[in-house]
Amino acid sequence: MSAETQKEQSGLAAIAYVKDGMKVGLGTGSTAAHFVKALAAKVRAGMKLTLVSTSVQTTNLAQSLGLTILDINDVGSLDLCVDGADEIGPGLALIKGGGGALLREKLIWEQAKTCIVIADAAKHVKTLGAFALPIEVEPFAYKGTINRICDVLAEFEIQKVPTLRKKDGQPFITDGANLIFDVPCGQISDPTGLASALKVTTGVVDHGLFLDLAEFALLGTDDGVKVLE
Ligand code: ABF
Repeated sequence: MSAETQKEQSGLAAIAYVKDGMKVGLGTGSTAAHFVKALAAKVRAGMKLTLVSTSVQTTNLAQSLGLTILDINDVGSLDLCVDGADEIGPGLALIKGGGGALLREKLIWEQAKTCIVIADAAKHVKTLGAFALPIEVEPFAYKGTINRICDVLAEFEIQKVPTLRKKDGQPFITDGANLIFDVPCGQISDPTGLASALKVTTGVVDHGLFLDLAEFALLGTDDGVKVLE
């Protein structure tokens, strides 16, 4: 079974957790897109939902499907958020941000009572870090920030250089007008410690470690959708 089929399975499985009248956060990425498309069908069939989005990309997709996306500041707390991930490690520790939406994703996740991760089987790993860790950085004085990030990484025995993410040869700019630097950590043995240290580094806006935020994951596999708790 292809990864894309597994992603679709996972996205469709998440629909079962959406109830009429809920306030739902829509994730970003190709797996989340399957969920959004399936949700649009439910809304067309009469389901009443209040929806917010984690990215311009998802907002555009949702609106193209006839869904109305509200401002999170007008909605407040959410019942549910359904979103993808780049890696799902032990204890549902996640790496996210491969799609460049980590900041808005984390802000939406923080306002949701229940966060469900949807993913294909390959995202499930024994140790985080094979996927390069995205770090969102304020553009002003970013070189100084990168030096501070390197000092933090060295404390965790990660001797890798953050790489500026580019798109079409130009620096990738997030929805929040920031830069993304990706760090090929290889292995993150202390996600909690690294997350805390990065978060207090001046110039770092946020990072792609999502810890203690996911309620469970729906993993698309060749043997059907598995629930990871
Ligand atoms: C998004 O889902 C990002 O945080 C993450 O990078 C992406 C995974 O992309 P895909 O579902 O396309 O594999 O939430």
